[in-house]
Amino acid sequence: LALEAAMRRGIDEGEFSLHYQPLIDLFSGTVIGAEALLRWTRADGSSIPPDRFIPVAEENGLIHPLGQWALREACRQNRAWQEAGYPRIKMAVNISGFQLRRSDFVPLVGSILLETGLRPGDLELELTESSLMENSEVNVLRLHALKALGVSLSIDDFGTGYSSLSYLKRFPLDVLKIDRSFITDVPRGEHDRVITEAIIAMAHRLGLKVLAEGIETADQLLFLKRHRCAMGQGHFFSEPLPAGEFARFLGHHS
Ligand code: G
Ligand code: G
Ligand code: MN
Ligand code: NA
Repeated sequence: LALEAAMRRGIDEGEFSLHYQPLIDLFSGTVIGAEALLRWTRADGSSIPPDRFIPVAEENGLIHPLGQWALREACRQNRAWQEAGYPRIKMAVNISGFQLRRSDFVPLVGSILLETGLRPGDLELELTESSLMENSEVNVLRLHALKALGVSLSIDDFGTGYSSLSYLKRFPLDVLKIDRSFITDVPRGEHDRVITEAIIAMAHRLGLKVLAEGIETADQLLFLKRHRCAMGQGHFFSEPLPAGEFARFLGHHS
């Protein structure tokens, strides 16, 4: 309850911000996108990680104003970089299942795009396996409506949820993001190596692009390139950065 009150106040007082992690074309090494990640730094300087405050926000409903703020801010920022002359990149925003479940989610995305002037093709929404499966019939329609707006859709943390593959064909997805738990032990761990190879091959057969999360070493990068995984993110390239630092990184890697 104390956390809820603090969160409410924090939203009003601008204590939340976004950091941006570069999404990289593994073959050229250039930045092709940014993943927006919420950060909460309180007035006393202490910070609370999203793993802690997102579940609380989902329980008390604050995920709606917070998620809406994050989506609007990420779109505004991407448009601002374009207007400042930086190369055009995609902005990926994490969407909670609670947000997707609201019947006004699609019009909300549409109005944020209009308001910020960001081209729909420059926005990607990251959805998780479990949030898609919760309400799958409605979600198939909702995802088609999002595609009709022109935004792209990715499935986040792939491999950690239900792992039911049949829905992959039913949802109009563009990108599959391999969860970093599989990448950690690649290429030495045989189990994760086999799983990662299989996910990449399957995604390609289904016409999906693949992005590997949590790349930390040159060996992991080499393995992924060998298996034709074209996109990635992780500390090997950069950790999530405040907007100003991200812009500098973008300027140097494009
Ligand atoms: O940045 P970090 O690794 O600490 O993020 C931890 C988790 O918080 C990740 O799973 C990420 O998806 C989630 N997260 C970060 N920002 C957002 C956001 O804006 N919306 C939602 N729904 N989840 C987020
Ligand atoms: O769950 P999701 O994929 O949205 O969360 C992304 C999270 O992964 C962010 O919190 C980010 O800080 C974290 N992250 C990004 N790159 C790396 C990495 O190379 N190693 C580790 N351990 N975490 C990472
Ligand atoms: Mn994500
Ligand atoms: Na992930």
